[in-house]
Amino acid sequence: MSKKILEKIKIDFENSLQTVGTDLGKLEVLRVKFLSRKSELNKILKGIKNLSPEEKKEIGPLANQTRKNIESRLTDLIEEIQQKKDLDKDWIDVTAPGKKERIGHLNLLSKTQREIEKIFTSMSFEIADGPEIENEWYNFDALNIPKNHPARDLWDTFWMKNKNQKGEKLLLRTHTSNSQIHYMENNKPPFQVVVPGRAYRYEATDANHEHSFCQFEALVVGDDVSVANFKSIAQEFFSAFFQDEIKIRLRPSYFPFTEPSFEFDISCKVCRGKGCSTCSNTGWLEMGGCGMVNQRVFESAGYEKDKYQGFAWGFGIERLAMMKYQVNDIRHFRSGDLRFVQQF
Ligand code: FA5
Repeated sequence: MSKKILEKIKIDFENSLQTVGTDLGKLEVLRVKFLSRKSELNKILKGIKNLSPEEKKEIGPLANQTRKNIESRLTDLIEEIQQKKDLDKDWIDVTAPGKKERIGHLNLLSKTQREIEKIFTSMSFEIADGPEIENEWYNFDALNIPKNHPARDLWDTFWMKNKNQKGEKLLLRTHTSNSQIHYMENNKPPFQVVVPGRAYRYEATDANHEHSFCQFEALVVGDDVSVANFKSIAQEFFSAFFQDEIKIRLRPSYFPFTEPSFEFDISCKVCRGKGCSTCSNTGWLEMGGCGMVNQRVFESAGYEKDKYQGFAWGFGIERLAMMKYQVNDIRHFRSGDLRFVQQF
């Protein structure tokens, strides 16, 4: 009798397995039905002790084997389903379109600086660097601007609280001209070099003035360098930079470190010299200062007096970028406003 019931349990279990699919809940129901204390199989197992010795011999192993079988079938199935679920979780659709990463780009100022460097490199200029924290010697004295000289008032200065190890006062350089001396201390003429970098001035900001801004200094020194050389290099640079024919104009000016000194203008790019609001109807835009290097500056750098000639200039990079990319307020550059940054 028990033997027949065991056969039936086996068949029932196999048939039930076909219906559960991959449903773990249904498998649990099966486990309760076939293996719990109240299951028919358990009743048979419990009744073995009351059977005759012959029946015990036959039914005992059969019932135990049936229980082990059901147990292992259920365990294997649950494991298989679980593994499949894990695989599904890690599945990657290699045909799905990728997510586009947002990448940054160069700020307009860096872009302009690189454009400037590229043009000068193509004209065989070296690109050099100079310190932004400076002592009075390099920023003023060596450039022929001694203490108490009224020309120092041309550059409103940010002074540092701490002095350097030699006890010298420190400042944030007010122009890139300090690099003229550093460069000449380490190099002998002939050379032509450009030094781009930041400069700082303790002054109120407006649409054309920032307290921190960028300049680039150019210095060309040799045995026979003239203002004519300067004019032709400047003309070539500005035409390449604006990709247009640009006229230049020099007006007499004063800088202690150049003699003679000039204010440097270029023809207005917007109206091509006819006169408009950008150039205040003059047809010209002021770009920076320039001049022939004062012999005193050569002496400060350790050169022999009257041995060399050279010219130097210092132009604002923001002003150039404003003109080329039609930016009407210098404060946009460091505003961090993405609506501005993303336009370029
Ligand atoms: C100078 O700084 C001189 N060192 C330039 C020079 C170098 C003359 C070599 C001769 C020989 P100036 O203060 O004019 O000169 O500044 C030069 C240019 O820097 C200006 O024409 C302008 O383009 C830019 N600049 C000056 N001050 C500011 C400012 N506050 N904000 C933005 N740009 C400025």
